[in-house]
Amino acid sequence: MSEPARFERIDDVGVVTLDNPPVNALSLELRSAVRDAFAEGMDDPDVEAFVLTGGGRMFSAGADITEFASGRSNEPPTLRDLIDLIEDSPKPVVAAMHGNAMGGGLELPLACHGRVATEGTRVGLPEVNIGIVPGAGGTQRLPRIIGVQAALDIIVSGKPITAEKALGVGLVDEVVGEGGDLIATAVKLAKKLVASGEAPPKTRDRDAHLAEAEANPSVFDDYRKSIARRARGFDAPFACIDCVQASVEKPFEEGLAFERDTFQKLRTSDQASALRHVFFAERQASKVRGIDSDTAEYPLRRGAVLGCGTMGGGIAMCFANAGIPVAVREHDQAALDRGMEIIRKNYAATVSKGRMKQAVMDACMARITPTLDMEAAVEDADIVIEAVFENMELKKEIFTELDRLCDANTVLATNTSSLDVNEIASVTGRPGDVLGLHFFSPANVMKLLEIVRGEKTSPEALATALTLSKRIGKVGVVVGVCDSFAANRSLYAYTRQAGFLLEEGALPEQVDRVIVEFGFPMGPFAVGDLAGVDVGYKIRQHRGRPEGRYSDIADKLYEMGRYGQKTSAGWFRYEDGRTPIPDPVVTDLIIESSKELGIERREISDEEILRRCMYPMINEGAKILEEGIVQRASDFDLVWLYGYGFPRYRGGPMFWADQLGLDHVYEVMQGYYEEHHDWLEPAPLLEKLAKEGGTFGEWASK
Ligand code: 3H9
Repeated sequence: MSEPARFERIDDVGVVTLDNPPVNALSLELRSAVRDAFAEGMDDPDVEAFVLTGGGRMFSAGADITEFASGRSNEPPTLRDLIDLIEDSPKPVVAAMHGNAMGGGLELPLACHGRVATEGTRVGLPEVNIGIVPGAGGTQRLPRIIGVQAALDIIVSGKPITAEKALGVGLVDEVVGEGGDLIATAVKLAKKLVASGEAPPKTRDRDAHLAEAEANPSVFDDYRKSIARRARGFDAPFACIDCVQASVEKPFEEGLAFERDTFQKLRTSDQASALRHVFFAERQASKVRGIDSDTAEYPLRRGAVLGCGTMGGGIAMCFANAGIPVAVREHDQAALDRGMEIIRKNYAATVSKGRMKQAVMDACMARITPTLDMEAAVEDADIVIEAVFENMELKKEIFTELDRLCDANTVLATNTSSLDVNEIASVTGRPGDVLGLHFFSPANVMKLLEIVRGEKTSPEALATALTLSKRIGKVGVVVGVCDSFAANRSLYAYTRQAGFLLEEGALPEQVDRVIVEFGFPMGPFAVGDLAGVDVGYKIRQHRGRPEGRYSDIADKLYEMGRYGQKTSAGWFRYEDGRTPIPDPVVTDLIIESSKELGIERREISDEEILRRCMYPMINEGAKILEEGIVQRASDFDLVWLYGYGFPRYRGGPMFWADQLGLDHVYEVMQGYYEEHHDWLEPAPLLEKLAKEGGTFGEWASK
């Protein structure tokens, strides 16, 4: 096995290179090799200074996240040991960074005596995203280098900054442009530090930048307030602020000890374990059965979207934002003009909020070509996405035409949210090219993309769709064909119970409060008002009434003209257009409905509301998993995290259920089934795992 770190000499500078592909994660083996490499240089009288750099794609992605659960990250030499070794080194150490320097992969450079980076290198402390604080001095050293406010921005957001920006705030000493030599630049800086004749400067001693916050201690409370909404429910962002505050209020060693304790406490927390799960789930999702790195892909030079309604327009924006030219086609000029105007207004709103430059908006608009001509829209497209009304006959007509008009090796996608992709594919002579791309509304905002793999979808078309999802910034989850796919199918299991709870004794404001307290951004009834009570009604009309128990309160609201936010009244009433206010009219309607059904209303506990909403959805997830509609439980988690705002710090429904214990979930479901029957029968997989003591996570990875 090759050594995970190399040591070589350039003149009298020892160059230590991290070599632990793919991301130079700082595993125990790598930490030991780095320690040994430094020891070699320390012992060598001819070595006067060091350069620390990364081999391969990047400097380092930080601590090895897979070591956190077992505590291997605490085995010596720890990252902190290495950092002490570097900061205390009598021979100056210069970090030479490229690609990414993240987390522990930035904490090492923070303790170095000089830092250089190639243009475009991304540096950051993203620990907060996995539910922890930087644990190797990052919260104590970064404020000492760039000041408290700038450090808070980087640590609490977890967002990396570029080397160019890092140079501006003094986080790096030099940026090496294209064609420059990173190692040579770092060696030069190391030699300069030696030549100065001074002891290498220690970051821990640099207190000047802390003065401003010392004089203005309210900065921390202000920061807490500023993130309160965005970070609701998450522990780590607030813990990050506490640690930075400690850097100002405590001597360095004490601040470091505070950070270490906070790190250890969070490392073993439920939130951190959930967020680590999400980190790996996102990466797993692109590993799809039948597709590997050898699978050929179609090019993605140009797209076409058929239909310029809300969905079509949003999808076109996704292409334009990613720099891919796209044609949008409508059947008549008025609809086309209306659609393009909505796109323009969406961009203009982003520009007016200062989140996009006018020039960028102009470039995006220029990438979208409106047309009435089907042939012109699709003739040069590498991928066509049909986004017309949810009607099988209409979709079949379109796909028959696409089959005639499009070149071979064009992906033909339907944005259906429920229809059978196999049936749509069957009207073409090339079902291998056909798949579903189910975007979520608003398509330019929502991150989830269900990629529906038909029976005959080719690996090439599927791989192309996965690449598209990455290029347009979506989390692509491959799902199989079934009515409404993974997302809407399981959503229905949830909203259905929410409706029944009203009939049995709850009110919309109670159900929504429980769901929001659990961590969703909105409850099911506020979502219903946002999406449109009329939209839900029309979908039900089109699809026909489902079998079994059915709550018709939503239909009654529709008949009363209460369509939701757009009419300032739906499940709630609205005075400012978007803040839901409980409405006695709705309360009366619900009580009347219970009466009509002969249901004696009862007190319903918050616990029952949460379980009745979540467990049937998880039960549906178990069926979806067992039927192979999703490849693994974590894919289903992503569907709920990115499609419906399931709280990220709970890891997703299947992960959460595994934590609760499937025997418990099964028992509760069985109880509901005995009481209410209808649709609540525990899924066979849930029953099996509950009895075996298994988990969805382990089952799926078998
Ligand atoms: C930390 O540093 C704690 C310290 O403060 C204190 C310690 C005491 N560990 O993302 P990619 C895997 S916490 C283990 O596709 P990219 C990843 O799973 C850490 N594995 O690459 C994937 O595996 P596979 C703070 C890791 O180029 C493969 O590497 N750092 C780690 O698109 C390729 O990854 C972070 O939170 C890791 N740290 O993106 C940064 N990182 O091929 C986490 C990646 O089997 N990493 N892997 O699926 C990232 O954000 C991205 O990897 C990065 C590169 C942007 C760096």
